Amino acid sequence: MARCLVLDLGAGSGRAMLATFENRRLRLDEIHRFDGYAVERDDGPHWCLSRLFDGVEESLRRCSAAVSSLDSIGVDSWGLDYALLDHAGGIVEEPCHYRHPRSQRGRDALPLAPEELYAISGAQDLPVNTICQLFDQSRHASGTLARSRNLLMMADIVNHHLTGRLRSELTLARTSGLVDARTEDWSAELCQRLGLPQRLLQPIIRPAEVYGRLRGEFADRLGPVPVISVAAHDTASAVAALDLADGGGFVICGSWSLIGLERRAPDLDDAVRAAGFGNEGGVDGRTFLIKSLNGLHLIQKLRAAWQQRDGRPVTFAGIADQVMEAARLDDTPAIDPSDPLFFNPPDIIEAIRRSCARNGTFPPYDLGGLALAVYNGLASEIGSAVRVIEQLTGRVLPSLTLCGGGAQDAILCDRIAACSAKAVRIGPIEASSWGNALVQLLGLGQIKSLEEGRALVERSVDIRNLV
Ligand code: LRH
Repeated sequence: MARCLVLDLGAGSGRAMLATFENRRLRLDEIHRFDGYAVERDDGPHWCLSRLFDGVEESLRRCSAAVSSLDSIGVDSWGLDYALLDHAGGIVEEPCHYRHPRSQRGRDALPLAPEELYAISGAQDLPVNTICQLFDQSRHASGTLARSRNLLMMADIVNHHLTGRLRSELTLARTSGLVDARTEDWSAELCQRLGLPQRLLQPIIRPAEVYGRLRGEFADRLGPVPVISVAAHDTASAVAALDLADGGGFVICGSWSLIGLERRAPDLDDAVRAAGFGNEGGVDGRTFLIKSLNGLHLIQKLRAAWQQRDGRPVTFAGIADQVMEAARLDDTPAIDPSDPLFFNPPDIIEAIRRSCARNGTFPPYDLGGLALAVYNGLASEIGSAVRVIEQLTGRVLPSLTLCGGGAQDAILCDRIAACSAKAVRIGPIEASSWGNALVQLLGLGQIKSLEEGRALVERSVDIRNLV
């Protein structure tokens, strides 16, 4: 028997789950869910770390109220963003959100060609990558960097808050675009060529290693519980939970749509970059060929905008009903999810309508039509990405496993199945929480391999084939 606390921090919301491993089964019980740490400031979006830490601390309080003992804690988070610590260990400034305008500014000014970056990091060329953000900061806010002593990605800053230790988890570090895909360590060459301060970067730690022990007042309640380094990138945690033994692909339907294939080694062939793909890191030395696309944050934004416009609450179930209705009248509207219009649109309704028009489809006016246009656009681009994976690898994918919040949405799943022409399996909705839990079990020695963990998830969650 083992009990683990899962802290799964997404860009949209964070959750705390209590994972109980007993009688060869794993159970997850949600004990807390929180949001509101993405904040809008005059210069663009930021992350309010004190709100994030409040959510984490409340999770620990609820955990100590729920159980008398805990075996471990694991933290995963969204990628790309970082916080800076000063010489006294304090936070230097409120971290920027990857949708802050500095990302694109940094990308535009990078003095290295995309193929040069790719040959080292193997990362998908995205303006939101840490490397672009940090490069912009080094040009326009070098004083802030001079005052800083340590740079930590998001799950790492939470791990530091809990344990006082300074480490950079590998899967999360790889989302920076600053890790050498071959050596799996920070690239001194990239730091040097871009003039970035490598002294800020922390030693790499890998999934299933012990990050440190709970400290201070947290330890007073729960004891010096080990904090295990899970696959700290939520994407890697999600993939850890999926049974991909048939060689099929995966689609994670969350704030982002992530389409990929698990592999044993990164593919640094420039054709992969040119096709809009990249490599990310997983558990147990695995990597994925992956494409990150806009995802359901567009629906979340649409819901918020429609609520404000109507002055009435809008539920996701309500949107689903209206999408069905809209599809009966006109099934064709579709956005192009890669349209730069969607980077951080001030008016999402207008952005969807404009993207439909640019895409040659009739722009809808009603909520159902607008959401349908998002679903159609996402499913169509996911279908194309699956075909590109097949071209790049010369293999036909036997299946696609869908997971993440969007996998609950029947319309989206049907459309992905239709656009990809694949047999679709619906995997765990909270896949990153399951993956987080099973890497903790690996670290605790309760399970021996990732395969054993994946089989455990299969036994413990309701996984079904889409018919
Ligand atoms: C998905 C994700 C994605 C990117 C982004 C910021 O939740 O982690 O892989 O890193 O968020």
